[in-house]
This record gives sequence, structure tokens and C-alpha cells, in this order.
Amino acid sequence: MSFKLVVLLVIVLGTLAIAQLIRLYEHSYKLRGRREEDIPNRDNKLNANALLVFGIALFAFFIWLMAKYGYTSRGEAASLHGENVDWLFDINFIIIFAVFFLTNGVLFWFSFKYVRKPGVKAFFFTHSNKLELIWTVIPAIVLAFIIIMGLKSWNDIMAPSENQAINVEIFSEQYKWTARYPGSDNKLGGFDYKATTGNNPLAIITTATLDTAIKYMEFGTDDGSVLGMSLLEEKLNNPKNMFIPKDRLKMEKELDSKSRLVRLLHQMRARHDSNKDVNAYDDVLETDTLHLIVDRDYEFTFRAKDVIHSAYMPHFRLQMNTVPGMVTRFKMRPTITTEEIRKRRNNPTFNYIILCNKVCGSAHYKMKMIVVVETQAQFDKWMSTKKNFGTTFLTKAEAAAPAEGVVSDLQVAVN
Ligand SMILES: [Cu+2]
Repeated sequence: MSFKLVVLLVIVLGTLAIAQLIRLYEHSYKLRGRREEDIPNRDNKLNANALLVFGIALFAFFIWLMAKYGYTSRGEAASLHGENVDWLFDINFIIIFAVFFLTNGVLFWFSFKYVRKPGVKAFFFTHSNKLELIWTVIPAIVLAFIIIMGLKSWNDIMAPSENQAINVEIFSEQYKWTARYPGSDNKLGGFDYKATTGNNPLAIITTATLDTAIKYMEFGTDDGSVLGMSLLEEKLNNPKNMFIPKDRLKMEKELDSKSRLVRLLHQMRARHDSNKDVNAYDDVLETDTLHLIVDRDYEFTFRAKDVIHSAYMPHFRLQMNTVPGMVTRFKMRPTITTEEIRKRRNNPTFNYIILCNKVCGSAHYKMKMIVVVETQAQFDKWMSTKKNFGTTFLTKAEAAAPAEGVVSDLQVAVN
């Protein structure tokens, strides 16, 4: 018998047992000649005392938790705007805690103090304008305050970046992150999903990547795993080939979408300004770790390849959805290096992280990347070991033996 079935049985039988107990209790009342609503004073007193004890225990546990884990357990903010977010958090929590202690304190105290006493009749009234006014106006003022402060912080946080901010793109797909650094020109190369190929997963646009994408659409992959337009057409038009209608329809659809993409790619290629290729070729792609320089402004742009993901960097108080078909952004200045935060937290293995915070599929839980905040010198040293996009694209393009024009264009651009 499975564990779930046992749990279900216990719940069902338990409910039945409780129902039977309640019936027994009711019968015993009848036998003793008492009505159900006659509660003895002893029971009332017991409940009043129990509620007071419960209230005190609840508060004590609550305070103990806050003392042990920090009152929101979020730790120190490691970014400039994070201090702003934390301030807002604190204001909200102060209000929430005050209301929590006040209302729950009154609830448990009153149930103890005003326990039913024989011969005392409760004061009865149906309406009080004064009370209505108090519990409408005060929450309205408090909520208005919270909203105005929140909007103010939001406007500060989402304001455009300063000019000297470093542009970094964070690309999301099931189930990994890719960071794209702009190279020395601080300009990221353009992109278009139609330029996506195996060796250009971020769909970066250059003369060579567009040529490769066109070749891929027209002639398929070299290993034949994906058919190009030409082969598809040939297959469909060959009278010797017999297809069941479903397969024919599927192939016709594929050919249709490929022809459309090729047409659009040719248009893009014709309009493409190859002078802009350098912006893309010096970009550096990194899927392992996001390296950031301490005390520098960053302008992050986010893209998604497949479904909605969400870039969540809790230590920097940053979260932004990444949405297929649109670019989202967030500016951020990291203020504490990884080395420093490890000392402060007394944890030599601590790492900042970027997590996916939208359930994006079966391996969503694995979608994370380590974030390293370091000095300019450390960053430069790390960056000097990296190959730029032009170089890696060229190597892979060579390995895949593309059409002649591709390599020569690329070499010109890289050199
Ligand atoms: Cu995700």
C-alpha cells in the first residue's frame, strides 16, 4: 500500500472519529439535561486563561525568531539601490509589526479580561461613526504613505543609467544564464532571434552570423540533422516520394516558415551595416560566472530565448523578469566585493548568486549562476583570459566549414 493511501486513510478515519466524538458529547449534554449553549463558567475561565497563555507564547516565539534570524533574514544589501529597497522594507515591516502586536495583543488580552461573568450583561451597540472614521482614515493615511514612498523609491531605482554605466546583457534560456560583456567599446552588438544558429545561441547580428543563418536555413546543418529549404523542396517535389497527408502538411509548413525566415534574413542582410560588426565581435560571452567590478554602475539588459524567466539576485535586491520578444533592464551598482562579504559573514565559501525566479520548466531549480564582485584589476585579469565572440564564432564556423564568404568577412572584422 502506498504511503499516500495510508495518509488519506488516516485523514478520513480521523475525521470520522472526530465527528463521532462530537455526537457523543452532544448526547452526554442531553442526558445531563443541559442545552448545548449552556457553557459552564469553569470552561469559560479555562478558555480565557488558555488564550492569554497562547498569546504570550506566540509573541515570545515571534520575538525569538526575529532575534535568531534577523527580523527579515535577508542580510546586508550589497548594492547601492539595495539600501533604498531595504529602507522601504524596514518602513513597511515597522508598520506591519506595530499593527500585528497591537491587534493580536488586544485580541488575546480582551478575551482574557472580558470573559463572561455571571450576572454581567455585555454592552450592546449597533453603529459608531467615530469608530468607522478611525478605522477608515488611519489605514488610508498609512497606505497612502507606503504607496507614495514606494513610488518614489521605484522611480529612483528604475531611472535611466548614467552614461558611464557598463552595459551587460543577461540572456536566459532553459536552463542557464549567459552574460554578455560589451568589450572595450562598451557597446553590445545588435541581435535578432532570426540569426539564431548552433554557434550563435544569442542571435547576435553581424555580417558573418547573418550569412551563416541564411546558409543554415537554405541548406540545413552539415550533419543533415536539420533539413534546409532546398532539400525540403526537393523531397516534396520529387514524384517518387510518397507521403501520408499529415507528414506532407508538416513538411509544407516547415518549408513555409523557412522561406519566410530566409526572405526576412536576406532583407536584414541587405540593410546590415557591416561597420557595426566590431561592436559585436569584441563582446565576451560567459555562462559560468557573472563577474562585476565593485562600485561601478551597470546597465543590465535582459533577454529570454524560450519562456519567461526572472533574474533574481537577492543579495543585490535585484529582480527583473526576462521575457521572450522584449528587452527588460535594471541598473545596479555593487558595493561589496565577494572577498569583503565573505569576511563580514564569516563564511569563506559564500557566493553571490543569480537565480531564476519563475518556474520555467522541469530543471528550473538548477538555473543559477555565481556572481563575483571584484576590483577593477581582478576583473581585468579575468577578462584577459577570455576569448571574444568574434574569435569563438570564427573557430566554430571554421570547424563547421561554412560557405567561403563567411570566414573571410569575419576575419576582416576580427582583424
Ligand atoms: Cu528559468
